[in-house]
Parts: sequence; structure tokens; C-alpha cells
Amino acid sequence: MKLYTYFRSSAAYRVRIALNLKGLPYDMVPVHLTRDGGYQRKPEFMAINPQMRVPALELSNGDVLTQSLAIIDYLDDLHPEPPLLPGDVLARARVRAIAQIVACDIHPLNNLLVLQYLKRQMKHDQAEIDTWYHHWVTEGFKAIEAVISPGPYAFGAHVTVADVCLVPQVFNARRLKVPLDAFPKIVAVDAACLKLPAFDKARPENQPDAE
Ligand SMILES: N[C@@H](CCC(=O)N[C@@H](CS)C(=O)NCC(=O)O)C(=O)O
Repeated sequence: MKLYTYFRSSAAYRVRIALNLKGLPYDMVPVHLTRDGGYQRKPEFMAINPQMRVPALELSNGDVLTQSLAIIDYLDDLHPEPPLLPGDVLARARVRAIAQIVACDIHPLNNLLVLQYLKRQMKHDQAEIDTWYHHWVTEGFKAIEAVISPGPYAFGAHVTVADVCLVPQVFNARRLKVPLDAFPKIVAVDAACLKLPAFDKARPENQPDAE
């Protein structure tokens, strides 16, 4: 399989973690999102993902999957061990809710495209954009902090897709200097996850395209 990725993309980071947890081999194809206008906008990449975003996972038969949560579901369906969702249906819904707070409520408001739009089209200055970024991470993290109980992972002794989404979002929050003092449970989950080789190998700084 080939993963189209960018070291700092938190959506690609989620898929790297999932592939590593499943022990699946993959080649990485770095797509630089800012250099030279962004390689995601070049025709070669648009042929892979017309949405011009990473991650994209090219399967060995040439099929391409996009959207990190859809890719992770696919991997979990095809390679059920270790499972990324609990067996109990109620617990599954709770785990998915955390993953979706990150992937549907925090990340879409704060990804590179949105921040660039605020700057270039809406003419906001960097301080206003930072305030925007901090606000949406903090709102999402408040909701997550209220419902998780590290044990040591977000939902007990087994890593789930909630952890897979949370760790990259914490990385982004730290990079953008969002204060995390009010979120000790999230910080503890992040620390527990990053002790696992699958998470460590997926870290942005451990990627071949890291800068
Ligand atoms: N919902 C998508 C989000 C993908 C996404 O927005 N990726 C960002 C990087 S984290 C991207 O490729 N941005 C392209 C750009 O900024 O032009 C997913 O979960 O895969």
C-alpha cells in the first residue's frame, strides 16, 4: 500500500498510527502541502485525490481511499486485530463520539486550508487566526476532558480510534501553543499512547519528510 502523507498533517498522522497498530507495511509518498503552492494541487495528486487533501491510501490493486476515518474503518474491517473499537455497541458509540469531536468539530475549523482562507481572503492577522485556532481546540478539548477516564488510554486498557484521533490533535495544539493545563486527562492519554511504538513511529518528527 502507498500512503500519501505530509509529516504535519494530523489526518495523515491518524492513518499512520492505525497502519502501525495493525502492523501493516506501507510506503510513504510525501505530499508537501505548502511548498511551491502545495503539491496537493498538482495534477498528479489531483488524479489520486480530487479533493486535494491528504491522507490518501492507494491499495495494492490501485484503488484509492480518502478521508482518514473512512480509511481507518476500512483497515479495521479488513484487519480486525487489534480492534480499534470496543465490542459493546454503547461503548463503540462513545468512542466514535470522541473521534468525531476531533475529526468533525475541531479539525475542519482549524486545518491549513481554513487558516489560509482566514488570512488571505478574510484578511485576518496572525493574532486573530491564533485566537480562532485556540478557541476551537479548547472548546473541543473541554468536551473530551469531561467524558474520558484514562485507563491509561481514553477508553480503558485498549487503544481505540478515540486515541488515534486525539494524539495528532494534541500534537497540533502544542505546535500552535494552546495551553493544555486544563486538560490533564487528555495530556495523560497522549503520554500513554506515545509510549507505544505504533504511535511513536507515526509522530511527525519521525517521518521521512519531517522538517
Ligand atoms: N476530513 C479529512 C481532512 C483531510 C485534510 O483536511 N487534510 C489536510 C491536512 S491535515 C490537507 O490535506 N489540506 C490540504 C490543504 O491545506 O490544501 C480527513 O480526515 O482525511
